[in-house]
Amino acid sequence: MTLHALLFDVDGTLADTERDGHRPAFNQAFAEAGLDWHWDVALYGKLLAVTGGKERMKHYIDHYRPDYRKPADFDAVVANLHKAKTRHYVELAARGAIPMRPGVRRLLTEARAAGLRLAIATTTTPENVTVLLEHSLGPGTQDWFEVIAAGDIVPAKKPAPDIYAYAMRNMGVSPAECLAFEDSENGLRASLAAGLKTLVTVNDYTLDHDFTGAAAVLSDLGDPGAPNRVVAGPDLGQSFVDVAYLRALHAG
Ligand code: XBP
Ligand code: MG
Repeated sequence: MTLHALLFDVDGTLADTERDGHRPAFNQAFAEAGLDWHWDVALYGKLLAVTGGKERMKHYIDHYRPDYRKPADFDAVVANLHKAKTRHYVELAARGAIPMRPGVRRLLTEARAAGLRLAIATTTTPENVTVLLEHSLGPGTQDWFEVIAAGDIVPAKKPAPDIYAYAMRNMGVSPAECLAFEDSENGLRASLAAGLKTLVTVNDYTLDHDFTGAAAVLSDLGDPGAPNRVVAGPDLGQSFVDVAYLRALHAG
């Protein structure tokens, strides 16, 4: 089956959003609400085991704050905290403070030129994606993606395959003609469960995740003059990922 479409995760894959984007935004929301909660870099790494910001806050309360007494309107409290967190994240991303990872802009540009169809499949909130694309990838770049599947649009977040299934259904493509891009174990479990061959680029938070089943695990996409490193999987004799590499990986 020929490769026709590329499906991208956002957080950790297109950009390193977690440590210096989502994490400080959560902390700002907590401080603003008068809560003494603070997620440092190490704790946040543990909390990333749970995808989804609202789900992550509930997990934190259940596992790290036995002192917290849940009010009757607990879900609304969490939803409001999450709204504030999104506001802070959007402000940060709108300043262009979160750069794309190496090779991302180049590969997306080359893929478009080669006629590959693009989509996004992420657990994060939709406005977080559009603001990041607009200010870090460039004005109008959200139009590069046929479908931006994000957040609560499906009830079960990654590692469930639902968000990938949703994106493919909307594009009218089958898993066999697609390649997914992920950075984390939860993301890979989601894409594999959706039947997708998956290219993983790791980051500091996901280096030691279990990537069994990935088509390849790379340090990053690389660029001409800035070679990447193969962490696991085939060495296709290229120092950066381009469309030829993707076609070879997909065919392999
Ligand atoms: C991303 C996430 C998200 C973000 C926060 O996972 O887990 O929860 O950390 O986003 P993936 P929201 O990269 O696997 O999609 O606060 O908007 O939920
Ligand atoms: Mg991710």
